Amino acid sequence: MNTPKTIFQKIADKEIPAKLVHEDALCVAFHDVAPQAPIHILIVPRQLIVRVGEAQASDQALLGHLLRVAGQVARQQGLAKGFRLVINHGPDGGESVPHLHVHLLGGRALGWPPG
Ligand code: DGP
Repeated sequence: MNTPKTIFQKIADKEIPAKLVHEDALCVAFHDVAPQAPIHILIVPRQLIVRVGEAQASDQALLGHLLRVAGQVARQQGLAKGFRLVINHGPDGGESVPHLHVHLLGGRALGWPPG
């Protein structure tokens, strides 16, 4: 039986609309539907990795690609004053979608420590 697609796989396959800002053979990036900062973009691999702590050695290049794309998108979005990348893992980490994604947050000064 085929595993049902995650919501992010449906966005990557254009079955669900999203405001895409980047796409390539390995990942897509689009605006978060519930932004927590003036700029809040998700960078998502097309291939399903459920969460970062479950990534395999074979995912290493893809994980690096996501970070490089996040930096490119931050530049493209004009976040010269800074930005933050976040990956939530599990309930205590605040994960709500079980398909690994990098949050790119910027456009205001972000507090530290995070909540
Ligand atoms: P996390 O809590 O780290 O798993 O983040 C999931 C994020 O995904 C959350 O900030 C809201 C966002 N999100 C959930 N569903 C959709 C959707 O259908 N479209 C878009 N653009 N974002 C979504």
